[in-house]
Amino acid sequence: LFSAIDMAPRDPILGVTEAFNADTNPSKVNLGVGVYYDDNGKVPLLACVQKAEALLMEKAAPRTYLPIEGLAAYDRAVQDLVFGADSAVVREKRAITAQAIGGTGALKLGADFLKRFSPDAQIYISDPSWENHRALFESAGFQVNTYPYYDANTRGVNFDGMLQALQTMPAGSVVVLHACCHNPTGADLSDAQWTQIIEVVTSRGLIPFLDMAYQGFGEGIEADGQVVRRFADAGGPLFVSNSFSKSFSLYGERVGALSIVAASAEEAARVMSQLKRVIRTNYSNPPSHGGQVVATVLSTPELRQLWEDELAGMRVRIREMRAAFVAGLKEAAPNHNFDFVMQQRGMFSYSGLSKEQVTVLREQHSVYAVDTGRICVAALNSKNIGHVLSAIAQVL
Ligand code: PLP
Ligand code: TYF
Repeated sequence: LFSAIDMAPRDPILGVTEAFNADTNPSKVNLGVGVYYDDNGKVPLLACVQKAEALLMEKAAPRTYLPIEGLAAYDRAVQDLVFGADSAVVREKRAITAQAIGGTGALKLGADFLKRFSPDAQIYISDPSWENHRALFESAGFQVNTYPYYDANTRGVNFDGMLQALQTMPAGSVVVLHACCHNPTGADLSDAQWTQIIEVVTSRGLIPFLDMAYQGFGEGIEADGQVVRRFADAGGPLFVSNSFSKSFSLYGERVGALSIVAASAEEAARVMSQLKRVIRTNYSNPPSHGGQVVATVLSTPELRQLWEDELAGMRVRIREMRAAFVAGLKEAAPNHNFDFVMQQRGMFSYSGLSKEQVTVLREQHSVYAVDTGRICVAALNSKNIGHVLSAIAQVL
């Protein structure tokens, strides 16, 4: 059985961490994986999470199975956060939400659901995108195509190319869009550009699948959620996967959700019944701890405020690192212009470093980035940035 099995390739991003872990250089820096580190280089345990866990410990509830679609309080809190408590889709019960095993699990649920009910649909992801988008939809049995997204010359979005691609996709195609903080490029669409995207997606009968893994890391929780709300208002079917891995620093708890917007409450109920079937045949029902923590924080006013403050702290620190990176390279590599890094949003920057430069950074300086030149700005801090800047200046 096993003798003919080939070795599978490493995940291009998680593989960087494996190589980093094996490096014995004390000044090594991992700018590969998308994880937020604080200024001491530690993954934070948010105070709002600790307080919610203390409250949950006091209650010491038994660990029974959750419902198939997850904790009701969690699903409600996610809907209010993602769509707005006063939104039409929530009020009219046209949106359904199921707790999922992180954002990845939400995407897989959506992909499996789509395969069941629209098996011949074409899937389109951005070029480039998070590598797992392709893998997840392929493993659900779909053919995955790309639409133009990044323009290396302008270091921004190839908006005309993207719009043109949307205008020629077959009706019923599923378009995976990054709701904010595009991974890997950091290049987002403007509000006016989103208006055009929403118009063409809706009028051409395309199915938007919004992936929101970084809400709160761009402009703020409300501002970053606007794209989802605008699509929900546009009225067509809509899939939204969201993740709290980054925004609650709860990576290992696997907290995310899949929401689907239907045309009526009655249609939404049928959709939910079928989504529950997809969940049941994957893992039956989700784990309880992470969902309880997030539901507690979101529904307790003081904890919610604390979370918003802590998330703002992460967002501001990343922006400070972007500014320090740009200013530092102005000095260390005056012939190169890195101003575009200030325009990028979220955790990542498509730095423009080539695969060869990334290799030299790794081999000679123990600075680890993804081969595409993507760096995680959220892994820079006041202690390691000097080493990173001088290493980049040398490879430039
Ligand atoms: N979607 C995007 C764009 C991501 O960058 C990530 C990152 O991990 C995910 C989804 C998955 O989130 P999670 O780690 O919660 O599975
Ligand atoms: O892009 C990233 O770095 C994050 C973390 O298979 C991640 O989204 C990377 C690869 C992967 C799972 C998560």
